[in-house]
Amino acid sequence: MAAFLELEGKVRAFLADFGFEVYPFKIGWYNAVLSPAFHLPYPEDSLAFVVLSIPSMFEKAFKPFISQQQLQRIRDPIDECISYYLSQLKESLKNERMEIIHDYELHPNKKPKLLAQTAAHVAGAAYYYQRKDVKNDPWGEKKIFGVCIHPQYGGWFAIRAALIFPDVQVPFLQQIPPVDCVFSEEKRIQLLESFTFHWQDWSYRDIVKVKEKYSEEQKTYFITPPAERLKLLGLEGELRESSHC
Ligand code: B12
Repeated sequence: MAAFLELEGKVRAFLADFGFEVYPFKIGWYNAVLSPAFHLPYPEDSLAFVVLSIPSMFEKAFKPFISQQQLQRIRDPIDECISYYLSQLKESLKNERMEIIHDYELHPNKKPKLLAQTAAHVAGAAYYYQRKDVKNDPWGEKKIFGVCIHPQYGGWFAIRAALIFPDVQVPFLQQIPPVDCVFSEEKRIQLLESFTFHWQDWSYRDIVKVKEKYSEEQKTYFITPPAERLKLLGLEGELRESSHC
């Protein structure tokens, strides 16, 4: 328990400075709700953390990352930035085996390696609202995407990665349920419809009252087509891919 608390403290303290939140979970909690094709291949009592970026990540991590010219232009700048800070964390925890799975990583069959929303839900970070959370489903054959809502940041955050410590066993960890902040049937329908059909108007992100949201500058960055984003950052060249935001 003491070793877990010390590790949790280090991970949280390191990432909080850059606008990230972390929540611990057991691999077993995650695998228990997923079909076997999505299971993470670690012992069920192994410790993992889900990493969220909150609105201040843009100021605290991304802008310094760009101005210190750390961008190597291998992939989307936000994804590169997240990967940079998580690698720094790994470096600072040299004595621990830590594996990082990013939200954008895919298996060769194109399935995501991490179901980020499920991880956020089982870790108690943000409730994952899915079609099955609505009793009288009005959508027929339509495909409806599920969405996580954070009690403080609503939809103004992203789920960036899972950190896995295969050698750290935490059988004593107690699961904390995520806060169900969109409880009426009507609001859940509104949420799932705005996320699925109108995500570009940002409205799903304000389904609850929020403490902080993306700045105008951050919104401008995300709505700028990838090909023009480097120019917006004062850099030359073009990007082809864009990160989830
Ligand atoms: C592929 C993908 C897309 C695809 C397809 C979306 C989809 N959901 O299938 C496309 C390109 C359409 C897309 C679009 C968007 N996306 Co997207 N996307 C992803 C990605 C990479 C994988 C999702 C996926 O394929 N899931 C696979 C399916 C099968 O999973 P599932 O439906 O959840 O099913 C599982 C659960 O139901 C679970 N389960 C079963 N029972 C239970 C019970 C419980 C209690 C629980 C917890 C789970 C559970 O079992 C199932 C599998 O066995 C994730 C990041 C990631 N790595 O997870 C981001 C992600 C879902 N996207 C995100 C966002 C924000 C968007 C966009 C708004 C674009 C943007 N600005 O970034 C749009 C919105 C949707 C739209 N209208 O287009 C965010 C959502 C954040 C949030 N608050 O929830 C994510 C998490 C990325 C991130 N970094 O934060 N996306």
